[in-house]
Amino acid sequence: SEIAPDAVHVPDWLDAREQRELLDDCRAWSRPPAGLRTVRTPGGGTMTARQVCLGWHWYPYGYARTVVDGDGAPVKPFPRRLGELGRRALTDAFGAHAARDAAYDIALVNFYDADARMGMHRDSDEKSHAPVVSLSLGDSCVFRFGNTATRTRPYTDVELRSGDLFVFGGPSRLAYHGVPRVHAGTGPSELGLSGRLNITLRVSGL
Ligand code: MD3
Ligand code: FE
Repeated sequence: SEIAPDAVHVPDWLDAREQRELLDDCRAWSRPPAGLRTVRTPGGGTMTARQVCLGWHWYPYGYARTVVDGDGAPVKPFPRRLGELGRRALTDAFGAHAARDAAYDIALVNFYDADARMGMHRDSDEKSHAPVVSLSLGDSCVFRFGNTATRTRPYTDVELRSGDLFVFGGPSRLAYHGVPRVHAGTGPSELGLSGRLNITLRVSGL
């Protein structure tokens, strides 16, 4: 369903087998070198969701080829499989024309425990305005989708569940958004994940 112009939510997009495979991959990517790390913000804060990056390393506020705020290792490559998944997501959200020249080259994986949050922010470090593809695994959360002008109201709260796809293109690409709450213990038990995982696919334009 379309939450805002070019912001499309597709519940239950990944089947159980695809969720399992993606979770196994995320666990492998999280191992050092260039594995899971805690993001420190320039103001001295720490993000509560921990992160691993593929293709390009994101730090506040830019991209690098090495883990600048972690172990300094070269970032793991962006898997071909995730590029294909990104194009399939655009096809299902917007139609085949949208996927023609989508060249995804970044994946950011965020790990949320029950207490983790993500404050309202915009993703403006990519030099491309290609749609962001977002996938959720494990516990459900409240995803807050705001407006392009302020980090406050008006916004729409949407529940994101394991297997959901959300694609943000056009005017929605630069909207403020965040995760005010994770619902502990709501994920599919067969997945064996306590907490929530969010994978975003992006085009760096670099
Ligand atoms: C709208 N992640 O990684 S997913 C992020 O659930 C991020 O971990 C949240 O915000 C999470 O930057 C929200 C939905 C999402 C992801 C990226 C977007 C919405 C977006 C980029 C642009 C606009
Ligand atoms: Fe974001």
